[in-house]
Amino acid sequence: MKIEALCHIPKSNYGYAYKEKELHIRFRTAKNDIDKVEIIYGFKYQWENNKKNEMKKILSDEYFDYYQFNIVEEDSRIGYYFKLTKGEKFIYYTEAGIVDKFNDELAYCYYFQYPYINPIDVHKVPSWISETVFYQIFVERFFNGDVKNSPENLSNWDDMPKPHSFFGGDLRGIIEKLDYLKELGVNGIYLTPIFKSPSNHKYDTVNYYEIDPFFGDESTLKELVERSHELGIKIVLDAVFNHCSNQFPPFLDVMEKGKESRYFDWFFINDDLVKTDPPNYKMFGSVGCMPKLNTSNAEVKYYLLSAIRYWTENFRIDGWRLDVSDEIDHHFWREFRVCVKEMDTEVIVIGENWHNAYPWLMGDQFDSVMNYPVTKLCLDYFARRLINAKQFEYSLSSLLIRYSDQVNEAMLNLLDSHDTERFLYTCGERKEYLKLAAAFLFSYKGMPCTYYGTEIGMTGCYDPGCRKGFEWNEEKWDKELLDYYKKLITLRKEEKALKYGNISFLSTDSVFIMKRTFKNETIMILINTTDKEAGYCLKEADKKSVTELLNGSSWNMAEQSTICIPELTAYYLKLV
Ligand code: ARE
Repeated sequence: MKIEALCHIPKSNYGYAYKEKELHIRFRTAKNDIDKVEIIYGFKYQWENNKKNEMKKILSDEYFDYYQFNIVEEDSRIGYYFKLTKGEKFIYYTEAGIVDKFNDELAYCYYFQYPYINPIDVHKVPSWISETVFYQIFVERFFNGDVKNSPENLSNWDDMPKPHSFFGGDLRGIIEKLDYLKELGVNGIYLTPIFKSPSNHKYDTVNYYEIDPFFGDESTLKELVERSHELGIKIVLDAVFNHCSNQFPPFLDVMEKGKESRYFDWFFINDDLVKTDPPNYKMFGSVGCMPKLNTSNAEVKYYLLSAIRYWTENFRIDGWRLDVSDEIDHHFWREFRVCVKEMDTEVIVIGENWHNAYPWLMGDQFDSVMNYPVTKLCLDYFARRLINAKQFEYSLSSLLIRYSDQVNEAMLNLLDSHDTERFLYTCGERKEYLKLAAAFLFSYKGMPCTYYGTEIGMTGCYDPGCRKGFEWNEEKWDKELLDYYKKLITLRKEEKALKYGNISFLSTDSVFIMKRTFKNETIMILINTTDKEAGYCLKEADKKSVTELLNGSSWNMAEQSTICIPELTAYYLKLV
């Protein structure tokens, strides 16, 4: 036994409360090393009634196997330890280390414990996550619905954007195109920032209480939210709290008065006076016009959290995406969560962390994050073709183990965004690669999110190339791609296995195979990204018929259980 590979950490992603009466316990072993992993657990105060259950191997990556068992008990004051068997040998893995005999009399100092599930500590994510398919809109580039409020010197809608160009997209434009979005099938919209700011992207806020006049006003936002809600579409706004604009009045005051300003401590200034060349204050990246806010300052906190309260309560928005969330202090985010969830537990909190976000996702800060690690894997597998199906699967498995199940269910999964090249661009414009990646994204755990225009075949390099005006000339749409997206979105919303199903993987080197199972419903996703056809033999003994949901064909398992997947093809096989 490779005991050095064994791992369990109580009160972590290896042992957490999924619900008030449900604990998820995970255990890691070296790959293909252990024959059987069992968990022995019991109510701590009546240990003699303990139970034993075999844990299920749920995922594997390159080096490890991961087992899980879900404990559902009335009383969550649980003690537990593990029994590992390999051939004739077995050991116990306890909090006191590895022992070959578990001492029941001294159980209290041997077992791991989950001392108590306090309801407030359970990470509850909004109930609507599994039903929701998101669409990201870069507001300035979606549609100009009100030409009266456009900036001067507008570029032509079809021009290639430059860092400082304006095109006139606004909130009225989104309202006018809600029918398009409804028909596409999405039911969640995430908007890049809409508050007053001098730039086209509005990540440099001047006033957190005012909608940017080029985008509309409070009544436009209200109308957008109400009309969206009537259509069953949720609205998530962008909160930019790491930094503000250098035109933000408190910063202007500090520029003028230096240390004498009552706002001096709102920022991080290295001297008594502000210097701009080079800047002597902390900022986003090395962007001088974005001074970093001191979110540990009580007044700053009050100011920002009041803004959150104002927009959430008065406009009934459904969530916040948090800009540069990993550079803001955890204390701030804990207060932020309390503030939001006190108003409405159904409001979602989505961080923008590009790396491992576990410390933010334990239930006291965010519900989810933009899942850029999955974006990167999709780029490597589908677009750049650097890894094979098995490697893709292993990396996904490691990512799924990184977080609790409820966090995985709430992840915002994306192929591209306003901060990346468009996916199609990285594919070298090979649409079939994008289609395969989309087939994956819409069948994976978490909320799929489409960056505006990806569905009609828009392409473009890194910022600003990825921020072109939405192509409203239907003649230029890739209609076949759009139909494919509509199909994927419909299936995602209709099929329970795609929304709620557990995941297991069965990939070969050439075919990515993911099985999603919910109750007695099973959908197998098979994706062949290679240039050769590949075969797979279905082993679902209890199932009788197969329907391929993307093209509608169906057949009997008895007649044909070996599936031939042509090159560059994705199948969703529903097994009944
Ligand atoms: C502008 C120009 C750029 C230029 C840049 C620097 O457009 O071409 O490179 O200035 O001079 C906003 C605008 C951008 C603008 C920027 C600065 O949208 O157009 O860029 O402001 O004025 C990291 C952060 C992550 C951040 C990304 C971009 O961790 O939070 O970088 N994303 C958010 C927003 C952006 C926004 C800002 C932050 C600022 O989504 O749109 O930019 O408010 C690795 C790193 C990550 C890094 C990631 C991507 O994974 O580890 O830390 O993310 O790569 O680069």
